[in-house]
Amino acid sequence: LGQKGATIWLTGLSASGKSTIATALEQHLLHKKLHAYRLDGDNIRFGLNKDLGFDQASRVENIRRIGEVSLLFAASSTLSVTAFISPYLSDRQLARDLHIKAGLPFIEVFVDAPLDVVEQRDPKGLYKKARAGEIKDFTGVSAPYEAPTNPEIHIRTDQTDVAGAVEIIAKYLADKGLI
Ligand code: GGZ
Repeated sequence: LGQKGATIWLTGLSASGKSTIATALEQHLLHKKLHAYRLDGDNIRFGLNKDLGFDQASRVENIRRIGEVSLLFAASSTLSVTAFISPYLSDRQLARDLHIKAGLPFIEVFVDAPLDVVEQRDPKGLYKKARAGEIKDFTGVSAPYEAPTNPEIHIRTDQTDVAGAVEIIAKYLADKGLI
């Protein structure tokens, strides 16, 4: 294959726009006839990781496995797009280290929207439930989110629409010779 693999790692709060951007990015790459594959809650948390919940240890293990799986896709020359909250700096760093060791690019994308904005969006009513104490350990409310300090890409989704976000990421990939 002429194509190089890489992992594009989206991180951010629930309802920040990760899955929407990941889906649009995957479509954009597939239209360019590139191999791309999206990993998100739908295909990971309901399958490989269905034994895991949302306590800290479960999230650490969730992200550890996703890091390994995204590495396998990247190693197979696929553009692997992951969309998980991945709230802990150290877990994202572990995923990054795996890729660096294997000589594969790891592109961290901070999908950033302020808490009050995502709480306004609340598309599934989860923030409301978390505030009411009906969901415990909810990221941003009763569990931490450690924002990236030095992400390759930082997108403010309260200021940039989905098409704009895809354009920013695609430009980065093109500049790095990955697409
Ligand atoms: C955060 C939760 C929780 C708790 C269920 N905290 O907006 P969503 O619904 O569709 O996406 C969220 C998803 C987060 O799963 P991740 O695998 O991305 O999380 S992590 O990387 O932290 O392991 C949310 C839903 O699951 N959800 N309970 N307590 N999000």
